[in-house]
Amino acid sequence: MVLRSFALANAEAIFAAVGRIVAAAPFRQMQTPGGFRMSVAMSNCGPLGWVTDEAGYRYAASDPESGQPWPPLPALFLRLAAEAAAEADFGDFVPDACLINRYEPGARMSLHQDKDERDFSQPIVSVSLGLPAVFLFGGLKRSDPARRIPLTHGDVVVWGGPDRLRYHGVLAVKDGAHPLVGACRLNLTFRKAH
Ligand code: MD3
Ligand code: FE
Repeated sequence: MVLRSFALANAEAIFAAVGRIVAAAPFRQMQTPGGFRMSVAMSNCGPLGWVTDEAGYRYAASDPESGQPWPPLPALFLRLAAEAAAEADFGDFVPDACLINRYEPGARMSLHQDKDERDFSQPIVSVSLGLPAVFLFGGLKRSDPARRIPLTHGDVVVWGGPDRLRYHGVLAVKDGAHPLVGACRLNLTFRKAH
């Protein structure tokens, strides 16, 4: 379910909170298990954070760069994630992980499934800020055709139920300048990982 502009009224507060989080856990371009450096830079907040390295994809309770726990999930994030999930009839969504993706122009995310979480009955809530992007919403096989969904600043999407394991990705972000966020796109995904 796409909730257009659902986070718009809180965009400045979300952006300020991301600034505090990445002061403690800076954005970094992680390596895939296959040895490629991702074009998207990532950080996390919450009890668990998504990480990838030569050992594989997983959720970890501390930042491998610092050895410290990830910064806490701000109350605003928990509230927003629960309110968005409720709009899509996923009651009582309490995420334990928030992955923060930063796309500079040219950065993209190829088609993948999110399956490192333990309970696929839990939805994922995503919040987009900054530059627009085209989201690819595919099927349950990588080769299935994908719909193109434009996502802009303040849009929130809830992914769950029969769509939870769909392949998805993001086309390369085009150059631009956003008045609040600058020359990048930020995407926050709220997840129940464990
Ligand atoms: C669709 N992030 O971090 S939103 C990711 O915009 C990721 O940065 C994208 O894909 C981004 O893994 C897309 C999140 C999303 C998450 C799970 C999904 C979209 C989904 C599951 C099924 C279909
Ligand atoms: Fe994903």
